[in-house]
Amino acid sequence: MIKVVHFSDLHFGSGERYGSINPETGLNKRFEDFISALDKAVNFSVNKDADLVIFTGDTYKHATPEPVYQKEFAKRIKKLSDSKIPTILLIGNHDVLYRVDGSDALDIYDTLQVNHVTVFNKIEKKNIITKNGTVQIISLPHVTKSRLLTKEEHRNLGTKEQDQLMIEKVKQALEACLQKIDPVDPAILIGHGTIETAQFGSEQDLSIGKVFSFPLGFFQKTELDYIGFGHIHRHQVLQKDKPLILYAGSLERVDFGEENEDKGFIYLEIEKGKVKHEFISTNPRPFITISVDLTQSSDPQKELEDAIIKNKKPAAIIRIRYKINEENFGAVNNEKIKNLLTDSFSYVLQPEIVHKERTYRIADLDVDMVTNPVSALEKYLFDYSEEEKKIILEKAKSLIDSLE
Ligand SMILES: [Mn+2]
Repeated sequence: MIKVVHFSDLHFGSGERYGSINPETGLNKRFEDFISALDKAVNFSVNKDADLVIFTGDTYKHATPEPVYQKEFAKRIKKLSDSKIPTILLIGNHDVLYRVDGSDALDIYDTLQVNHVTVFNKIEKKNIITKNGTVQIISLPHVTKSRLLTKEEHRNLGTKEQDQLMIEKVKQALEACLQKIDPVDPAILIGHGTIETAQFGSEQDLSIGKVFSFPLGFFQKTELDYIGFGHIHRHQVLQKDKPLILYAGSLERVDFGEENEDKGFIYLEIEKGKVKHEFISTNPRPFITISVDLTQSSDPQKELEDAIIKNKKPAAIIRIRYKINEENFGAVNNEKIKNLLTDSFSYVLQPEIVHKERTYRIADLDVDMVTNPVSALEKYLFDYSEEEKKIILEKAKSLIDSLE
């Protein structure tokens, strides 16, 4: 039996706007949260005497991290290396630098040949020798068009065709790896990317939604014992058995999109054809959104304070979203709110100011607007950004065209 610890999406340097500097260490307190989450995974691995540790990518906020992030990550990798635990580092999209040299944030571990550490930066199959036997690893790091497509394919194909071709190339490369699987030893596929059936948190949605995704069928291969993925921050099991397919999720909450998700890492006991797994929470710092509509309130300040007192938790990162009428906005006492939240880790106020009815705009209507609905709409969108305005107007134009 082989004991495996799988963690993912560390993202050192992210979410620091919710923390302040710890004067004793000089580090952002939020970064210290991320370090302590990583410590939990690493210390668990050492205490369990794990045979293998897998990290499925996205080490830092971006691929050119400040030295302090590299140092704190390296300390933990050294601890695993000193404990002689084979450790796998897979490249995520945040680890890749989009340059011709093809280097990435984890290359240094490969270059320095750190004992017991293996970096996976391409689709390949490699055997990892552990103290309890060989494990076969197939890797699917974040794939980029510049690495997988030829210059001609870049030039001649549209984005959609390029995506389809990418997926086809990945499929072929994975199939070639699967053919090399020896049926005797446990086989694990590690990946960083989006699988079609996966769900992600609302805010992360925006940044990764445009990227293509892999069909679940690519990974439903009985030759494999475990498919462990990174990229989507929400921990989730996509298939329970034969093989087990899951996302480990991130180790700490990066933003409010992860407010309702527990965070942690995966502990597995793997024998050929038999896998047990357990999600171990890192007990991430709580994120709390307090939403309150004060537009109908006779005492907005009191109602806001009541909502805060009722919903706050000590040591949490708190977001207060309140809707308030224009004329009452100035009456909100921010100092009193601050005093209510002294036991929080940090907080942000997000007022939404409701302006008076915009009936005056009727007076702006002229003949052109009556005969041209698009220009009427354009007038109506006066306080939208140019970008938003453009998108809405284009949609409106195509709707009107289709009606005509
Ligand atoms: Mn990612």
